[in-house]
Amino acid sequence: MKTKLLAGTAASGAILLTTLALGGTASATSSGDDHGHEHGNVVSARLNTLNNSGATGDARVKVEGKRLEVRYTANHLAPNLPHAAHIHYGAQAAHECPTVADDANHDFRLNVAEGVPKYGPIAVSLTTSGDTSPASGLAVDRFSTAPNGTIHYKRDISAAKDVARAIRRGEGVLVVHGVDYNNNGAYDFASAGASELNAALPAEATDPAVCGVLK
Ligand SMILES: [Cu+2]
Repeated sequence: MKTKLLAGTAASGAILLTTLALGGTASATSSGDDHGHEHGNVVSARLNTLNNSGATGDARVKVEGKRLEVRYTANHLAPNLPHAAHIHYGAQAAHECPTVADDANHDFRLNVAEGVPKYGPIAVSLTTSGDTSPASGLAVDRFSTAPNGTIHYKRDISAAKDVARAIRRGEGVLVVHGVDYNNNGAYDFASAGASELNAALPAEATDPAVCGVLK
C-alpha cells in the first residue's frame, strides 16, 4: 500500500509530472542560486475543519530555496489512525480549500478528487520518514497516527524548485486526511464506501479532515 495508489485519480497526470520533476532534481546540490543568501520566507495557515471532522490546527512552512521546514499541529483528529498529509499544489488549481459547494456528487462528503480543482494534486507528502514525493501520497505506514487525536509534525524536506517557489508565493495548500465518520475507532467501508483514490482503502482513510492555504 505504498506507491502507485494514486493511479486513477483525476490528477494522476499532474502527479506523475511532479514526480518526474522531483526525480530530476533529487541529486542536485544546493550550490548555485539557492546558496544561502536568500531570505528565509515563512508561510502559515490555520487548518480548518472539512467533512465535519471536528479537527483544527495550524501550519507553518519556512522556505529556503528548495528546502522546506514544515511544521503543523492538528487536534481532534481520529485518534490512533494513520493520517495522510500533504502539501497540495497545481498550477491550474485555485490555491484554495474546497467547500461544501465542491461536493460534486452531492453525497455530503468532500473526497480528495472533488477538492483537486481547489487545492491541486499532491505536491509534497508529509511522511514521518523516507520519501516525501507524491508517490508516497498514500504510504499509510509512514504517516502520523495522531495519538490522542493530535499530530505535532516537523520535518525538513527538499522539494522540487517549482513546488518550493509556489509554496513561497502562497499557493500551497496543506491537507490532512482521514475521517472516522461513524466514530468506531477504525477506517471502515461501512459509512462511506471505498476511496476514490484506491478501492482497497476505505474513503474514511483518504477524505480530507482539515485544510489550510499557506499564506
Ligand atoms: Cu492530500
